[in-house]
Amino acid sequence: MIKLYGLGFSFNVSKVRYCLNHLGLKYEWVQTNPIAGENKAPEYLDVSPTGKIPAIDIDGFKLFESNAINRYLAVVNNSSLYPQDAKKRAVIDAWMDYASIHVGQAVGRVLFNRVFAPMTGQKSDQESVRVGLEFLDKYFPILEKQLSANPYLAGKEFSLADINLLAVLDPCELSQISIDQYPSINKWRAGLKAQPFYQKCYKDYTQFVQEMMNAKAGK
Ligand SMILES: N[C@@H](CCC(=O)N[C@@H](CS)C(=O)NCC(=O)O)C(=O)O
Repeated sequence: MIKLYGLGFSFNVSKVRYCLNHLGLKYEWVQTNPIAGENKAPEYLDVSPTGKIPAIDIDGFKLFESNAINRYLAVVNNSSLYPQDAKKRAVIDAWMDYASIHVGQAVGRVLFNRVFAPMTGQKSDQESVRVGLEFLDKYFPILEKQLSANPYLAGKEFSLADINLLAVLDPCELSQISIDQYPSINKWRAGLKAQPFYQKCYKDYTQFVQEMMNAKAGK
């Protein structure tokens, strides 16, 4: 039995859900809400020592960090999402890292300060938003170039790198990060968002978070 700990708004959690769905794996969804401090509970820290979401528990094997989780799931299921070939893996790793470390952190800055800080009564840092957008202005053209030359982020095959970037870009509309000017990113993204592994999680991420925020505000 696979248990997945997290909350639907987190793009790091979405990464793992997309991977599980794509692999056709059933899982028990253990909603763990960091806004309510549930990630600091001792039982959760036993699963994820960093207190971050997501984490998984597969028959007692506990693992945190979304990319480590997805690699593990793909490897044990012998999936083409993360093929055996060392060079193919290395290229997938490179794009996974780029999506997480660079694009994801920049999107996260804007998302936090424009959406979650106001939502949770924390102070917004507009300088952090400016820096995040400045980084994205450098990163998006690199992704556009890669996706105009290849159907998928790491080349010809759909892989964990695509799952990673797809999830990282989910909050763009909600955070008013414009990617309209990048046709190849948009085409690639629209194609993947139409697929069952994505649709099983959300029809639309922005609508999902807005409904969550309205429910919290009692609207
Ligand atoms: N590198 C981690 C990042 C996880 C992460 O930052 N999770 C956020 C939600 S998106 C979280 O748990 N925040 C709560 C906290 O840090 O207390 C991963 O990829 O799993």
